[in-house]
This record gives sequence, structure tokens and C-alpha cells, in this order.
Amino acid sequence: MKLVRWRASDGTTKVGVQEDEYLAELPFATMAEVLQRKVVDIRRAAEEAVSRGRRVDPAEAELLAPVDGRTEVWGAGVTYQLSRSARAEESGFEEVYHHVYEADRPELFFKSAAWRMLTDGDPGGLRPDCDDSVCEPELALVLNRHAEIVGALVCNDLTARGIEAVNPIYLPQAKLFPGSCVLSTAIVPWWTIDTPEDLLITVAVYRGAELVFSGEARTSAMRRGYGELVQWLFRGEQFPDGVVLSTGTGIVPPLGAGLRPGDRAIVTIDQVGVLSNVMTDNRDMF
Ligand code: DO4
Ligand code: MG
Repeated sequence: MKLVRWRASDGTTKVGVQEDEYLAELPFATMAEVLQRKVVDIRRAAEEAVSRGRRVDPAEAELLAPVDGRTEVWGAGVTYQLSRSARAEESGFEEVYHHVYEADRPELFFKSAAWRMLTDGDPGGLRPDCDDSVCEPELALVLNRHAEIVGALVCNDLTARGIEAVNPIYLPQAKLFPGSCVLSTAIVPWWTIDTPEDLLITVAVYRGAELVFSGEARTSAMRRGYGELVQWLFRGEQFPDGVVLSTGTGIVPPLGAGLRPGDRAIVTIDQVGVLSNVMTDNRDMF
């Protein structure tokens, strides 16, 4: 059972449950409405949709990015030891990254509004003014307005690393640009995931048929727990339509191994999904 959005053949947008053979409509118009509810109610509605909801043939539905409305994506940073040491090395601002790794308050940043989000099969964006951009393969938590974890997604937090390396204060320009936020299509309910604290994340980048970078990490290597990140995100903030929190990367390509237009990045997370995107110069993306 997964939670998805889709465009029906009559052009309307629906939200519902994806099963192997069919989609079943939920009695909500948007995913934002789903994320206004408590997990117990979302679960009940999803189970009822499977047993009684109107069923749709997946061939008649075009799957869309998983969130809408006022739902935002935020990122957590420097949550893995490798992210801390790699960023210190690439930028020379060692103290900044070491401090945020050790500090109580984590690094949290706004990443994307719903309208900018891309999903599996869409192009990923590369800024034309940065020649060192990288994939950041991350587990993303889908949170409702009540700060409960509803489910999980795969996120590629595409980053213009060369811009951040010049000065960490350039972070918004390194993180937010057309095509920089890619999420898998289907929200995997948290209650269906075994051992969510220890999921394997992998990435492979292909240039044509050639594998130019691959890596893996386990979420158990994160320095902070999910609950801790969620609690900090909601401290002094409100998310009336819920929020997606990407939990940071434990995989960092070596310096000089930046993405090029045409590269295909494939990110997988055990039990959560796969995200495959071909990179493109982002000049005319939206
Ligand atoms: O400090 C910059 C951002 C770090 C980040 O996105 C990550 O560690 O995943
Ligand atoms: Mg990141």
C-alpha cells in the first residue's frame, strides 16, 4: 500500500492508494488534505479505500509528484559524518560544518515549494553557472501538520556544490533552483516499513552506458534520530498542509565528479522506492 497522486484521463487530479493491480481513490481532493489529518485517520481512510474505494486502472492514470498545495520540502544537512568532512574539505570552512554536526540545533533549510517539485522520470536540473553539481541521495520523511511521520519518500537533494563551497552563506542559491528537488512518486506508509532506522540508500550515476559514480549509505549512520529532526523542524514553524523533511546525505561524490547534462542518476532506498532522472541544463525548465 502506497499513497499517490495522479492525473486521471479526464484531466482531474486525484489522490489515493496504489496497490499492485490498481489505484483506489481516497475521499480527499488533495494530498494536502490527507496531511492535515492524524496518522490513525489516514491509515483508516487508506484501508477503507482499498476495501471500498472506487478502483482505477493504473494505465488510465499519470502519476504525479507526491505533494501539492502548501506542502513544502525542507532539508536537514550535515547529519552524516561523511557530509561533515566532505563539506569541510571542499569549502575550507571547516568550523562551520563541524559545529553544526555537533551542535544541538541541526541545520534545516527550505528546499522547495510543491509547485517546483519533480518526480521519477522528470528531468533533474543543473544550474548553468555551476560546474560542480552533485546528487544528494536522501531518505525523506512525509510529516502531517501534527508532526507525525506519515510515510517515506526517496529524495534527490540536487546541489550546486561549487556555489556552496565558495561560501556557506550562498546555501540558498546552491540548494534552490529549477529542478533541484526530486521526490519519488509514491509515499510508503511508515507503518509498513520494517526497521526504518536502518535502510540502505544507493546511488548510481551513468554517463551513457558508463557508470561514473556509485555509492551507498545506511540511515543507521545518521548522527540524529528522526524524532529529533522533526521536533527541531516544528520548533517555531508551522506546516498546515504537512511537510516533507529530507534527512541529509551520507553519500558524497569526490571533488571533480560533478554531474553533466545527460547523466542519469538512479537513487534507491530499501522498502521505499527508486528515483531515476536524467540531468538537464535548467534554463527553461518552468
Ligand atoms: O550544508 C549544506 C547542506 C548539507 C546537506 O544538504 C546534506 O548534508 O545533505
Ligand atoms: Mg542534502
